[in-house]
Amino acid sequence: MKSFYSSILLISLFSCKQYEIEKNCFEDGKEKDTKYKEFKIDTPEEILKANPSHVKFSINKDLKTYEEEFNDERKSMSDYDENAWKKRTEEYNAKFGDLRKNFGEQFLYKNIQKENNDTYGIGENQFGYWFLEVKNNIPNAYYLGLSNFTHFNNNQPENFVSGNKLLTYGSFIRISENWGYPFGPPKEAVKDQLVFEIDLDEVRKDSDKDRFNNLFERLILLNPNSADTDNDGISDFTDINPLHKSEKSKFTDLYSQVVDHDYKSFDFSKNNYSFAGYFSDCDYFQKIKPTHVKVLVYPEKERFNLKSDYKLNMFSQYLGKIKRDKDGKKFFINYGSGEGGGFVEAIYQNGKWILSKQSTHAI
Ligand SMILES: [Ca+2]
Ligand SMILES: [Ca+2]
Repeated sequence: MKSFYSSILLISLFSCKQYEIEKNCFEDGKEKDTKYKEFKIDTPEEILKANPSHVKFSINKDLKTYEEEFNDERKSMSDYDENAWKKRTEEYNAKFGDLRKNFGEQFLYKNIQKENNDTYGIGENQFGYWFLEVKNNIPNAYYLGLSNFTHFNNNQPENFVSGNKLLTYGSFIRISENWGYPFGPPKEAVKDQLVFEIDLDEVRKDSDKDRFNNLFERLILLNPNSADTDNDGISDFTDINPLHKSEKSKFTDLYSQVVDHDYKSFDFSKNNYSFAGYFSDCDYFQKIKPTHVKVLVYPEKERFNLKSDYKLNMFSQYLGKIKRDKDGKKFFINYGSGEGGGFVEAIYQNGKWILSKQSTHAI
């Protein structure tokens, strides 16, 4: 009798799960258009209020404003000449050689300081700014906890690390109200000419010792107290999909291949500090294991919970649910990005997916 009831329970649990997968993974024709949602633009007050307590700032009127920095950059772009550009690249490569050797091209380097055998640096990537440290030949990058609504100036203090303090020059910025595609969001200063003083003890905190600091884990919703958030035996630091335990199945493979298709000419899989972000409630999608890029797949509800400065450079692609044609031979997934959209057509043959991508509109 007992086993009879437990089988009923198992069957109903199973069908409940099947229902969830059907609802979240496959289109039923009643889909609303969720293509590419813009998000609320933060007010200057919200941006200043979000500044974390380990970052102090003061004004120095000798520093450049964000607008001056922006105009300098635009001028150097419009005066483009091949030799000047070559010289600029050579100077950059020589100056930041030690950091490039240790972190590759994962960051855009803004500052470097050498002390005895150690090297310190500041790097920028899709999440904002990082403190870089090479000690005993071991490179570590620590997210500074300053959002994408911060700009660091081109001119930085020469000795920017002293004891547990880091000094940097910059501005708080925001997306200005007249944001429209196809161009990236225009930005404007919220507070200019700032000297930031950052507490490195707080920045270096890595409670689970997995080499992602607490500030970064909290930002991307990993567990700062577990070195293996999804409990799949692979450390957060090297896990290609650290939020979900990967699983092999027909439709999981489909989503993995669609993601890889966009990164097919790159190999970002070893870039520990960069990710492609997606929103999906589909079990198959969440469990993907792409080979070219690391991914963070969030449930749909996070679309509205995650901070907008985080979302800014994180979700460049939208992938929809799976649509089946009438005889069940062909499958389609809609995609969208800042550049346009279309669909991926997929055919399953001899245990493999064959994909072709069709663009239907460009922005
Ligand atoms: Ca950690
Ligand atoms: Ca893991």
